[in-house]
Amino acid sequence: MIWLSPTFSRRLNSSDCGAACQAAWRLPTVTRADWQSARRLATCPTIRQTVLFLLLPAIALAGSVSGEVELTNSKDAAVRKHRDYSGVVIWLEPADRASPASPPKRVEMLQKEKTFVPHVVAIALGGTVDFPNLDPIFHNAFSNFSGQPFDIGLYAPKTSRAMTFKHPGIVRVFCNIHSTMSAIIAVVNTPWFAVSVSSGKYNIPSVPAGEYHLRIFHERAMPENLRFLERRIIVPESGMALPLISISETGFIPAPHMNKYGKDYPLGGSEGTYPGAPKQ
Ligand SMILES: [Cu+2]
Repeated sequence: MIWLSPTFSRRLNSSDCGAACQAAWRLPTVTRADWQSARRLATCPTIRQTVLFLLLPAIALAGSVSGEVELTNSKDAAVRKHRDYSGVVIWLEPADRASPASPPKRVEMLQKEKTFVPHVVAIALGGTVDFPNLDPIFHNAFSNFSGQPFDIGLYAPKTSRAMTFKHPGIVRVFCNIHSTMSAIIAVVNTPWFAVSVSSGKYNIPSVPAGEYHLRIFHERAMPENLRFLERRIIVPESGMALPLISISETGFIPAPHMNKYGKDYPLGGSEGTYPGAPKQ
């Protein structure tokens, strides 16, 4: 299936507002100076409508791919009651060319109130995640299966550790001290990706025209359900809005995870203490 979106191609007849108005019509893109010029032009009632129609196609030419997701058949109370559709990762892999390398970027995943915040982050291959510890207790962050295994070790309150991810994949992150802490880092081999907010909306900016494989991940969706939703899309220069993506959580069974040694977390041992940790 190929999703297509019509390119915004409306052309208007220029008015008789003089040279300034004619110049505005010929603007190929909108720069900061153009915006300032457009604001000045907008004071002219004759060309106010001209400025409006000038800006609309220019914004569309940014080429964003946007849309909305929903989660269905969920056992999660927040999803059922509040329709929290956050944490869905959507990314676009070029289908007709190699994916360009992304400039290395850093994102933060806080350790705050015994929670990784945000719970889901997406980064391009080669990106780095900082893990500032904002709690008054020690934390750890590790992953020992799928994606890229790592362990940043035990670290003190008000300090931070970082990890660079050099392999694409889904990294499931845990804390070796607190069994309830978990997070997802999606490492994608493309510069074009987004994570849905609680409303389910997402926006991938500045996507060049071309053919792409649309990939999707959500931690409570079964891999076969996600594969079923993958699509080949053709993105026009004007960008496009995708149809609603409905993700079923059918088949998901939450299971406790092991600590970084592959063993159960010790009972009662997850309240900020850690073997060998200095007394606080
Ligand atoms: Cu912790």
